[in-house]
Formats: sequence, C-alpha cells, structure tokens
Amino acid sequence: MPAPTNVLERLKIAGQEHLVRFWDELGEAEQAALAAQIASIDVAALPRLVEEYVHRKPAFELPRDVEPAPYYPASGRGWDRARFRAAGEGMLRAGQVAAFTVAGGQGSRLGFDGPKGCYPAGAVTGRTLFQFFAEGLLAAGRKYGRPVPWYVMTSPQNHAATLEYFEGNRWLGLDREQVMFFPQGVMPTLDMASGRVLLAGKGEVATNPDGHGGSIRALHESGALADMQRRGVRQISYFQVDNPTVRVVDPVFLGLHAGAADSSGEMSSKMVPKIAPEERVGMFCRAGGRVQVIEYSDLPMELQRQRLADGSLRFLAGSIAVHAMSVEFVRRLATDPAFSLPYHRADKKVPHVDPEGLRVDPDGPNGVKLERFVFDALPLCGSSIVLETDRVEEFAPIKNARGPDSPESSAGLQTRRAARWLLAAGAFVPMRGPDDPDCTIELSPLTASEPDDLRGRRLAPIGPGARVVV
Ligand code: UD2
Repeated sequence: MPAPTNVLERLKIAGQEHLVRFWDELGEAEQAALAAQIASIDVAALPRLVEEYVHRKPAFELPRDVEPAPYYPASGRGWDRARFRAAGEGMLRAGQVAAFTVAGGQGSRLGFDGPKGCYPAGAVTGRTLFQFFAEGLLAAGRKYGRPVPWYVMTSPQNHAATLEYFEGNRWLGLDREQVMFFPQGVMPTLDMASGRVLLAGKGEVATNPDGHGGSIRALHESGALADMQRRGVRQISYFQVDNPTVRVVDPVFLGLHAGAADSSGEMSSKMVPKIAPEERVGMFCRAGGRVQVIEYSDLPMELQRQRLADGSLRFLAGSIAVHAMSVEFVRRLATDPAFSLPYHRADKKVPHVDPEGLRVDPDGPNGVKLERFVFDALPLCGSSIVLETDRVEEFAPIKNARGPDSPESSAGLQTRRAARWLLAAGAFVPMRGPDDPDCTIELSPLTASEPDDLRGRRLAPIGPGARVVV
C-alpha cells in the first residue's frame, strides 16, 4: 500500500516526498506515527525556509546606528533600589509572579544523558539544577507568604524523563499543583546539501527543538498562559536550566521591570559585564531606539574591542539569558497571526537514514537545525530595560564538560558566592586571598537566597580545604 494520497500530495508540493519512501516497509502503527509526525510539520513553509536558510545563509545586517544599550548599574547609582525592591516584593506577596524555566535544549555539549535539569550541579553534594530552582522557589514562597507557580518547558525528547524525575523525587518538596510542564515545538532537521528533511529512521522524521524562542507560542498553546491568568499571575521570571546560582525570582529586577519609568513592563533583561571582548555571549545593544541582543558572532570584533575612556569595554553588557516578561506581552505576541521570530541556523552532525535505508553517522556537520531565540522578542516591546548584575552572584552556568562554563568553573563560582555571603554575615571562611576561598561550599537556596538571609544565623567556622554544605 502506498502512502495516503493526502500525505503524499502535501509532501510533493514541498519537494519532501522522500519522507514516505519506506512506507511499505512500516507496520501499521509506525505508518500512523509517521503520518501524525508529518501532519504536525508545517510542510508548506519548508520551500521558503530551505531557500532562505539552507541554500543561502542569511547574512546578518548590522544596524547602522547600533550602540550599547543603556543599563541600570549594579551599584545602584542613579536609581532607587529600595523602592523597586519593595515593589517587587509586593508583586510576590500578591502572587503576581511565576517562574519559568526553559529546559528543552539537548545539552549535547555537556555530554550528559538525560534532561539537563537533572545534572548534579551542586559543588559538594551534587544537588541537581532542578533541585536548586525548586529550593529557591520554596524559599521565596516562605518569605513572601505565597507559593510561586513554576512552569517548566521541556521538549518532546525529554518531557517524559523530566516528569519521571519530578515524580520520583516527590516534586522536589514543592506542592504538586505548583509545578507545570509542557513540551515545546520542534522543527524538522534539514539536509545541508539538498534542503530535504532528514529521516531519523525509516518511519521517523529527524526533528530538533525549535529554540527557546519557541517558548512564546508554547506558553500559549500549552494552556500555561491561561493557567497563569487564572492564578492572577502578571509577570514571568524567565531563566535557563543551566545556571544553579540564578535568582529564580528577584524582587529588585521584577520591581524595576514593572515599575521603571523607561520600562513598558513587557520584557526586560539582566546582564553581566563581559570579562573580555572575546567572551562568547550575546550583547545588549540598541538600534532604532530599541534594545536587542546581538550574538557575539554577529557583532564585528572591532566593535567588541572598543573601549571607553576609563578602559572598560564599550559593548559591555553580556546576556545571561534572564528575563522578566509580562503575561500580557506573551499573550499579545502568541495570539497575533502575524507574529514570527526570525530563525537562526546551526550546522550539526545529525545521524540519519540515507535513501538506501542505511544508517549514517556523519563525521562532520551534515544537518541544518533552525531555532528561534527568545531575545529576538525584545525589539517588539514598547521599551525594554537592562539591569546589571554581578557574575559571582548570579551566573555560574554549566554548559561544557570542562573549561569555561563547566561543572568545575560553576563549583568555583558557587563557592566564591557562598564565601562572600558567609563572610558578610560574620562567619569564618578560610581564604587564600581576596575572593579566593580555601574550601568548597555548596549553599542551599533554602538556607539563603540572598546575603541578608544569613543575618543573625549561627554559622559554624569552616576549616581550610573543607567541603561543606550550608
Ligand atoms: C545562551 C545565549 C547566550 C548567553 C548564554 C548565557 C542563545 C542563542 N545564546 O547560550 O547569548 O546569553 O545563553 O548562559 O540563547 N533551550 C530550550 N529549547 C531549545 C533550545 C534551548 O529550552 O530548543 C534552552 C536550554 O535548555 C537552555 C537554554 O535554552 O536552558 C540555552 O540554550 P543554549 O545552550 O542553546 O544556549 P547557550 O547556552 O549556548
């Protein structure tokens, strides 16, 4: 039996009829699964995407008037931190804030087999990334007297495993009703040479998660936004799954985002000063009066090297991928039929089945993955603000198996942060030099989510070289 005519016709128009090449060899259930997978793909959009992103690589056009985005300095100079903090705390007490983690990525660089949130990130006990976030939310719930609802975006590849982890670990101490999961969308993975969709198996289309930018539509389509509205949530605290020291809900940032005169309260961001021009992070820039993130690969190196009179980098503001977004902003975008974020192309090694039905495990990149980035929504805001923060305080990501942004560098940053907080609270911490503790410390967010939480606590002295959990 050939493939059903309606499926075949749709594929033919888009030049993708090879997807049913092995139809006759599939069992009934496999045929049904393949037909369903094909039905979920916007096949009609493929010819344009292939032309634009596979046959041609879209060139990035640097806006002529590009300049660094202004930001609120971490020092608090020129703005009233206490006032915005009080406003953010009010939002948390009123139950108007939800946390949102994008956890759909494939985490291939780390080489960890499983949802990245289950990675043992704690410097001493290997507390998982999800556990850090759950404890941060529990602590916020206790402090502000209202549980903070938590939405976790998974991907079809890791959804079941993520749920299993939470179920197996009693929802990490949270109330079951407090945590919601939904899978993001996927895109078909394309063959770099021909633009044809790759087959992962004879009855399976190769797909990749559609990028964290897919979260805008997924929040709406999954019912998460409606759920937020039912709960009275107005603002979303957005963060990535890879950073154990993230402030899951930061009252200062939320208050500033919702209340600053130059913020439309739609989407705001946190930044850390780049360490060096070569550091590979997106940078907050402004063009045409709008804030946007420009990837390090797109901003010319001579601009990234420019320095101000005081020696600091002119394009200083590196994105740590922490945002605040209003429910209303996400709803407006997601329900606008004309809304679309641009795609970004990544060339990857993609195992697949060739036209003869043989498995191919390529040595070099052969596939094109198309992804959307959430920060491309920034220019769609009325006005968007950026808040500076300190790297040691809030950014210890785990992305690579070793080197920068690795478990080791993260453990070092976790320790430095804990040492600063403990020293400020009067505890004894052995130091090799300033900001250089001679020990390893894992700090539970339940003990402290910010330095003040340690005030007045009895803190045991730490011995040189010790590994401790506080
Ligand atoms: C991101 C930023 C980079 C910098 C850095 C800070 C991009 C393209 N770059 O780099 O500028 O801010 O973070 O840490 O974002 N994810 C999904 N679904 C997807 C793809 C990703 O949920 O389809 C999640 C993923 O689980 C992770 C986050 O998005 O939590 C970041 O993904 P990444 O590893 O692609 O981005 P990265 O770390 O290279």
